[in-house]
Amino acid sequence: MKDKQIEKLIKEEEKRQKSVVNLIASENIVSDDVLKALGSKLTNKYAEGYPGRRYYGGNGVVDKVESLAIARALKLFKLKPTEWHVNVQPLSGSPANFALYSALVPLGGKIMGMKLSSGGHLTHGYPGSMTGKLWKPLQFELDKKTEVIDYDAIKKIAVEEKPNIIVAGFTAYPRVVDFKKFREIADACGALLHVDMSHFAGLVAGGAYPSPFPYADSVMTTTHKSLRGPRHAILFVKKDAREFDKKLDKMIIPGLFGGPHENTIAAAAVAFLEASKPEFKKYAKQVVKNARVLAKELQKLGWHIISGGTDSHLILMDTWMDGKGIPGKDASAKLEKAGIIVNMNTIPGDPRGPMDPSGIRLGTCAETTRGKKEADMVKLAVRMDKILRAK
Ligand code: DSN
Repeated sequence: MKDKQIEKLIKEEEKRQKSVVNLIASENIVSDDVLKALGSKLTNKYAEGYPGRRYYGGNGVVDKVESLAIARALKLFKLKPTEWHVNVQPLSGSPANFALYSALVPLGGKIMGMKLSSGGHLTHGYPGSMTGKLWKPLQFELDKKTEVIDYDAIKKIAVEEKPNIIVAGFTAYPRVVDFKKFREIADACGALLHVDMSHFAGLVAGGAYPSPFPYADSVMTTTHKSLRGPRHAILFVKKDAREFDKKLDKMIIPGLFGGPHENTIAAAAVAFLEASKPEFKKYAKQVVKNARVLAKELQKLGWHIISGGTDSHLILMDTWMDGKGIPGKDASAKLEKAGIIVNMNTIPGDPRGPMDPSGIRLGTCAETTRGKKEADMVKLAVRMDKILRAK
């Protein structure tokens, strides 16, 4: 590179990534092919519109790239193009959820989702997010005792409040979500069911987590977490008389976005192909096995693991334990000093608040990509325990 300053920083970051244990639940390590597509000259092209319907000339090749990404996304999740539509242009998860609500929920309508401190996302109706300002948020919490989703409690609120849309999905919930139950709740109150599968999309693709598609009206996923692609998002909607496909496409462009990032779309297409291979199935299963072992070992060492374990790549660990342990922020800093990267996280009913919460969130996607297995997780738990308990 001619720009030595940026070249040096890229090298520094590469070195950092190599030297640490990465337990950030929403990160992964992409293949060289994904990187090649991302860094390709596709980035030079403006392509507002859709394949065959572009605003600029010169899009013959880019049309093929985007069409391939669409076909691969549908195939990966075993969807019939006659039944599901996918828009592969959203630039990331938050704007993708915003686009979906903008397309399907009238402004001022009600969005029901999991509260941030229970493991939901900002865009599931958090009052500080525009999704909680332009629409009326209805937030549900986990059952205090079991620390898992209480479907009866959700149904009660839903039937009383009649939300326009219910969002099932999470950024910090370790368990399997019962999409069938969410469908029943949505049907009982006349709501749409939107699933945010950003965290577990790779596990769904690899057969290690239930698919939401038999039950949802729409599904959003980022492509860079368990799916191991570039930083990007895609949106699926049911294709039927309700014309969600047309409404969504119009909301993406001209409604919210300008030119799609075709280099990123190409990189996502590469990731979809990689995730359709038998090796990825093995990978997805190993991700969950590793998370289960890590959770169990940490629990054995005396730590409070929210909900008592995990069914996914994700573990929510209460490091504070009502004052018997240390705050999540300190836990994260101590671990980072020792080369283990995590993020501080609220726990259900957190007494400390989001800027200095009671826990940390762990995930096994990146370290499983590096080939780590159950025995490594046992050692990692012991190492983490020592670091966290050291004065
Ligand atoms: N930041 C993502 C995560 O870590 O889950 C969600 O936006």
